[in-house]
Amino acid sequence: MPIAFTPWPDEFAQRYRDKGYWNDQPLTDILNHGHDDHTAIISADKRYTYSELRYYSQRLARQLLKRGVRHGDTAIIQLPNEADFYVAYFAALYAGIVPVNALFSHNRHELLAYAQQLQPRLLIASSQHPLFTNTTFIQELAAATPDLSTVIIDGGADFAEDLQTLLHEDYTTSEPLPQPTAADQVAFFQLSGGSTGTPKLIPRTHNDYYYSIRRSVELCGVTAATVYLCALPAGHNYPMSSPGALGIFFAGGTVVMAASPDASNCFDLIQQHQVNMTALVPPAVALWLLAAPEHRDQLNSLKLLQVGGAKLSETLARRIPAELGCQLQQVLGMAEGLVNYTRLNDPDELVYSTQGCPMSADDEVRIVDQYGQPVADGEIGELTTRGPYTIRGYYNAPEHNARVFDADGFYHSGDLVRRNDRGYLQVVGRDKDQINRGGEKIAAEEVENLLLKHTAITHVALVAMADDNMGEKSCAFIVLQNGQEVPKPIVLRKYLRGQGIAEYKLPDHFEFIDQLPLTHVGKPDKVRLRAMIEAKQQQPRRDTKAIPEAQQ
Ligand code: J2J
Repeated sequence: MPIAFTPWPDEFAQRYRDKGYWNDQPLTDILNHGHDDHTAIISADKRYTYSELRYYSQRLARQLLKRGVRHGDTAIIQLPNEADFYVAYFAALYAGIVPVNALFSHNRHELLAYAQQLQPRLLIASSQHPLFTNTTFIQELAAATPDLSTVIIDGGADFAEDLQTLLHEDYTTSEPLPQPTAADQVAFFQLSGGSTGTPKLIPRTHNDYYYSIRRSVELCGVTAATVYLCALPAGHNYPMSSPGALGIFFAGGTVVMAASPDASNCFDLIQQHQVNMTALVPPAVALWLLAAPEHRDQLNSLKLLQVGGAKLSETLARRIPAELGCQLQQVLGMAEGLVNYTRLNDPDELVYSTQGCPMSADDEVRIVDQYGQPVADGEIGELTTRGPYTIRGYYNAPEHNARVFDADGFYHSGDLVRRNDRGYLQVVGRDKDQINRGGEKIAAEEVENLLLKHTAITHVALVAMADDNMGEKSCAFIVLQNGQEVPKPIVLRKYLRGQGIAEYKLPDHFEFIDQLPLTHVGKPDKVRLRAMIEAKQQQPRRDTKAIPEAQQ
């Protein structure tokens, strides 16, 4: 049985095919464009040509089927930024297994949430992750997912097979070369930044994702000569598809894996491999600008720097060409679909001050007021969109879908934007219950629900607070049970860590108040709470404690 998802209405599907956007090829076709002996991926200890990438992916696909994982089954893949991330991803696609790529920063809480929704038969993870150094989590996962039958740990574990053994052991198999899922069906799941208690899964079909990749390659000028540094988490939609590693593979270029966007390591890799293109989030740009003056010669090969995931200030944008010596491209994208780019031949003013315009002529963007009515160009409204690579619904989430997809199938992004007379968008704010911590998205409700489990806490509201480095950080306003002593931040963070959430979701700051201000419908008034923390941030600091709270 194919994975259920909300399809595009027939007339749209027909139009997207007629226009050549959907070409009914599986994503594995990305690896079929020649370039066999050209290097596809370089990571710390490995290098694969295109032939090798195909060989190892297909080999792993057969190994998975041999172990009883079946076409149409789901999987969780969680690997760090290394070459075998793509081997595992393509192996799943070749075998018709539908994976979700969890971020490496994800922890017990996130993986369980994905597992509960997908009921995967397969897990491919890494011994470098603390969850997989012993069997505790695997047992918990197995209890929540009775279908889980195959666990593969890269780097080995005494409770699972080692990915490297599957890739390199002597092997004979009569398994035929497997088939991907049908091109108009779900190929894999992307992760939503989320605004609700449970992280939502985004079903992406081969057809829609492949189109977004091909179009991105065209717009970003990617060729076989492109050497792309993948410094953001490899499974994220941006470094995967905008044009990301998959775009580079499609064009026959080379992807260099960096463990993180850390400036000194990335600068070394850029120099060593003559990297000419990369993608960053704004806080990483700020760190690169800081490090650049002393290392400018290491960046000589870099031609194009994409920046997206969170708002890039115009001040920072203007510094990029001068101080890093490369061209800037702004990217406003979302794992749900729509991606906007500034174009490579755009005038500087557009590149510095906007987040680009939609990549497809058939991306429909409506900017609407709170009643769903279109606003005039130049006015602020919510960005809503539908198109050939924007989903029509999250996986298995009918109630949420009814809220965020309107009757015309437009996805309501929760981004507040303004469109100029050239059709370029500028992000000015957000109307969704999410914090964008330097590109990492935090669904407020998810963290609030965990804090509410704490016996000393009666009410909680998580809001964004401005931060010079990250753009935004998170602040938890907390109302304690009567008579409870105010807990130290370190105690609350420890408590949350105990709940197994990803580190970036831990509140950066805590405020304790007697009661939460409420809106007229009785919900916590987050606009007021944000104003309260902003006012407090603007007060001159009286205490001179040197330790930032988040490190306590
Ligand atoms: C302001 N906010 C931005 C930008 C994303 C390419 C690039 C990024 C993503 C991504 C992606 C922004 N300025 N330039 O998937 O393919 C915020 C918006 C948006 C949300 C989506 C891609 N670029 N954002 O960031 O699914 O709020 O995708 O709705 O993680 O990030 O987040 P995500």
